[in-house]
Amino acid sequence: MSSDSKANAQGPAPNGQSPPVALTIAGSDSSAGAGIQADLKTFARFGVYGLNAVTCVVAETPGRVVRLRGVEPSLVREQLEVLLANFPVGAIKTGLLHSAAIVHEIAGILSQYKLPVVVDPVMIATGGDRLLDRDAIAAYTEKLFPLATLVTPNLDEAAVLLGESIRDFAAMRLAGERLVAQCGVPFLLKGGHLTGADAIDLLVTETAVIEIAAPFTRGVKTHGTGCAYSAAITAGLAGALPLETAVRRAKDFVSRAIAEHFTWRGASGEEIHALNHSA
Ligand code: PXL
Repeated sequence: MSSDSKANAQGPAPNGQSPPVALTIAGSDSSAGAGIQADLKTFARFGVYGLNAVTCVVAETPGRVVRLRGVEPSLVREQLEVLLANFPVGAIKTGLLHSAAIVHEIAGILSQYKLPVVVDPVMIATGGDRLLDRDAIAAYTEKLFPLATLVTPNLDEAAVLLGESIRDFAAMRLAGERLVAQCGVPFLLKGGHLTGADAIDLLVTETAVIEIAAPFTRGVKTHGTGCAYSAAITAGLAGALPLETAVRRAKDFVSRAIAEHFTWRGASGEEIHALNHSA
């Protein structure tokens, strides 16, 4: 650790039973399939103790955002400060951060520590609603990406970051290489928005491009898949797994969580799907 990095709390486990600790910085999803709630369920699934700092509160169902309200940026900072000063946090993930001001606060705090950080650059809800202010994107690329151990965009988010659409696997690979060259940190590009028998993701680092594939489950209308995926990777890093191992384990988990999803019937007879975070 460099001499100007802060150490976060490092208490030994007195009874030998205390699990690794992971922190999610994200929005609250009232339907609990995405955001903070998905992250905490996923951490628990992997035996990791989850902490959270809330950036915004979203009233929503899996298909529709009703209202989103940001938390004061200084309150986001205070949540982080109190957690990092008091818990032995092993890894951090960021999800929906809502505004440029919140991204700046978070980057200011995280730059003082040397902890693994997974950045899931959430911009748009699965149902199509915009979740992130437009001017937050520059804050991401300038302040947060340089601090990341891994950035996990889906293809729509990668297209926004690069300013061009990504229509096939060849374009996806090129996009990954360009993002890594521009930002200098590893990227996991998630190919779930392409069509094919397998859902193929690319883990791109400065030295390698690694394909991570799993069978596609079609016709499932869940949301929060990206949240569960990045939370599972973060759980692995909190438990000191190497990056590629953490990503492969997380991919297997997310594929099962989709395949073994829950289904209910809503008020007007429509099906409501939810990921199975215990899968
Ligand atoms: O799935 C993206 C996402 C992330 N975070 C929060 C959300 C959503 C989608 O709706 O509400 C809080």
